Amino acid sequence: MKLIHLLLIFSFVLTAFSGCVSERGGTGVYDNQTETLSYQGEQLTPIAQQRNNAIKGTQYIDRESYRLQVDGLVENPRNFTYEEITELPQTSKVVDLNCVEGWSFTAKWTGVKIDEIFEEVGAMENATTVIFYSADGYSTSLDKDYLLENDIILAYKLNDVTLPPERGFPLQLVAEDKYGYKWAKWIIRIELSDSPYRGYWEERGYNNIANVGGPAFERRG
Ligand SMILES: Nc1nc2c(c(=O)[nH]1)N[C@H]1C(S)=C(S)[C@@H](COP(=O)(O)O)O[C@H]1N2
Ligand SMILES: [Mo]
Repeated sequence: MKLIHLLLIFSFVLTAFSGCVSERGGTGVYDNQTETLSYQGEQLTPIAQQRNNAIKGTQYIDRESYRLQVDGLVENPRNFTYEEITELPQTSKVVDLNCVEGWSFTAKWTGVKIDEIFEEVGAMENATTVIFYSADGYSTSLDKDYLLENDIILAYKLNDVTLPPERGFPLQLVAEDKYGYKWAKWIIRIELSDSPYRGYWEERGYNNIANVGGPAFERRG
């Protein structure tokens, strides 16, 4: 092996390693945006230390061709572009994500209240359930009342940076006080319905209520 090859390998390893160290150190830069690590006196978990947990790994969604389809029990079914979503009124809050497996992290989430989307499409009175469908075939649902009463947001930023692909770009539901499996990532469609729905993990026995601290599984049969 020639010296130049060794040098190339050495510099590659060095670059990879330093990238890792700087993210752990909290200077994570994503898409030219620098991550925030505290907000309103609260310590946030660096993105590099947040766990990823997805049935089919990271989904890569193209910003230009992306559309959020909103349909079902709505007056005006509509496909939103990424810009149409980010131009709606913006809300930020610090919320913990708790996976049923026992790990959690704290982040600052920025996005649009789902109520703003409901206003845009004219959510019907008789809609009780909201179903979220993701690009990886994942799905989950929540009660419409829960979403409205808690000002639940669809986040397009976390810790002040645009959601990186592994974090759910373009949208992750910030289902506060609900287990992680309600926090759909890579959302491509929202359907309003008048009947209960069991998503990917709920269909496999996980509790459809999913309150943090409550039972993870549901007795069935
Ligand atoms: N599209 C999609 N969303 C998903 C999942 C998934 O597999 N696919 N997993 C869920 C589970 S079980 C958890 S705990 C959280 C983890 O969120 P995070 O990867 O952003 O930390 O994502 C949830 N959202
Ligand atoms: Mo999870």
